[in-house]
Amino acid sequence: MIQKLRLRLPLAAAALLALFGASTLPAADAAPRVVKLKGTDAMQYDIKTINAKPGEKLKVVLTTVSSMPKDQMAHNFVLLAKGANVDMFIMEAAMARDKGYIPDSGKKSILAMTGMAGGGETVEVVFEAPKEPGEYLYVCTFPGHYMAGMKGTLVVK
Ligand SMILES: [Cu+2]
Repeated sequence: MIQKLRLRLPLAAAALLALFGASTLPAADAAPRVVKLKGTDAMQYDIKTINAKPGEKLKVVLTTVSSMPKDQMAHNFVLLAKGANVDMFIMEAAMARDKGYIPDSGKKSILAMTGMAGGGETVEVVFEAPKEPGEYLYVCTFPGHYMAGMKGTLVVK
């Protein structure tokens, strides 16, 4: 009886491994990895570096922590392409109030973005990390926030 059990255990383990292995195969509809960010009245993200694998599916969830009115304090998450002219983008964004501080002229530089979240609000975006390894800047385009240091880096490797 005991010998039979010993023979069967490796089989069971192999079956479990096969199941586990199958469930971890990459699939197009795999659930994204969730990254939770907070935006503060100090005009900062609480997370300044996000690490990701090339092409990894991510869901960035940004919550603004503030009791100020939304027109005075709101945050978004805008991931910029490599080589984007950041200073120009930020300047144009500040003037695009009626577009939610997303300038039409800068849209080609955007890899992923959320809407603006006022105090207590949460916004999110699902996207795939760039396939090309490197560092990608993410910024808040609410006027003055980038200049105050509201930025971070998505590190793809
Ligand atoms: Cu902000």
